[in-house]
Amino acid sequence: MIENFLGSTADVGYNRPMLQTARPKEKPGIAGPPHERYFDAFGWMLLARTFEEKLASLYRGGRITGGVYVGKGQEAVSVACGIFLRKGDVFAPLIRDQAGRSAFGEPLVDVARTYLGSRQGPMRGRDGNIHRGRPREGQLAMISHLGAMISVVVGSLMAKRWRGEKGFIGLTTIGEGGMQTGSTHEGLNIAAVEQVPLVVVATNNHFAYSTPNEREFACQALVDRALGYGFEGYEVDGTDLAACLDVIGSAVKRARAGRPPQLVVASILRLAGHGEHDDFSYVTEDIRKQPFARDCLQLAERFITENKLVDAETLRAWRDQAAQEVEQAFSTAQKEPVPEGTEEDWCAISTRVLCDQAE
Ligand SMILES: Cc1ncc(C[n+]2csc(CCOP(=O)(O)OP(=O)(O)O)c2C)c(N)n1
Repeated sequence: MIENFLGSTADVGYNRPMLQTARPKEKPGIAGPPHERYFDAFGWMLLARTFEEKLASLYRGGRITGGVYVGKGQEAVSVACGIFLRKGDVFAPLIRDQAGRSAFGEPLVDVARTYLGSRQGPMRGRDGNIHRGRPREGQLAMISHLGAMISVVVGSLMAKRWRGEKGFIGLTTIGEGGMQTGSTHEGLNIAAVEQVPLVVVATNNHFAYSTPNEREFACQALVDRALGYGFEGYEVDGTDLAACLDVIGSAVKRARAGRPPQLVVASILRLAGHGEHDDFSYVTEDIRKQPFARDCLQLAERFITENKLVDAETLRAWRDQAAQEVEQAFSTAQKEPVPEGTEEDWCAISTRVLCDQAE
């Protein structure tokens, strides 16, 4: 079994057989994939979509307590955020980044454990959804307050620099709604002042909850802000997997090469509600017909099929493999115990001693 770059033997991750089969068939006259990581990336997108569909169905069946937030339509952007990072880098994903988290090495079973409240999960059953992290492996736990993670990543990068580490970068994601917070402004500003090797990928999915772009910001294009902050800025069609890999991959390379911080703004439509509790009925038919509303996973699959990059059988095998991994992750997590309140010695905002004294 091949070890992934984190040196772990996660039950999913870089060891997946799907990745080994995900190679273009060498046939004369048939073009190869448009990016060397295209099939790898497609595999992670498929896995994330399959996982989140299962998650949504468990939520609807009342099997999950708390909220479920999915990245449907955002997988191409997200996977490109995780796939180019390596050991020593810092990754701070947000709620729609399962594809990127998986590509960066997060074991799928840990995601299932978190949602199902397993005591063996990274949150030990105390968080219902997306605040999990793996700080030792460079994946920071998400702070919900929008924009807060930018400063956290900047701080992590400064610490690495002071420790004399070399060759690392940081990447964090943000929504167009999150781009409007004061914390984002502070984070972007200090990143450029300190010239840290940072990539910020902002996904404009056209709504923050139900608030549309015209009520979020008044500038023509969010990428125009890059210049004002001292970043280099790029835009990408977030529905196009090859473009996401090119543009975000290049931004990662530039950050690693010591260029100023990088801002990439991707455009998509969120193809689900803000969370599974939201029917997104505020998204009009007209918006659903826009080019940015296309489904990145369907587009990538169509591209693969129309260009005969792999045959139908291989595609089916990839889908089956994803479904199998998802089933395995959930069935493992479902068998594990949840925390027992009376046995817990952990306190959120205090120490056990202080709690005991107060009782
Ligand atoms: C500072 C702050 N204000 C408000 C919220 C509540 N909130 C959580 S998600 C969200 C919408 C985020 O929209 P966007 O940044 O566009 O990301 P998307 O959910 O569309 O991916 C809001 C307002 C928050 N978490 N933090």
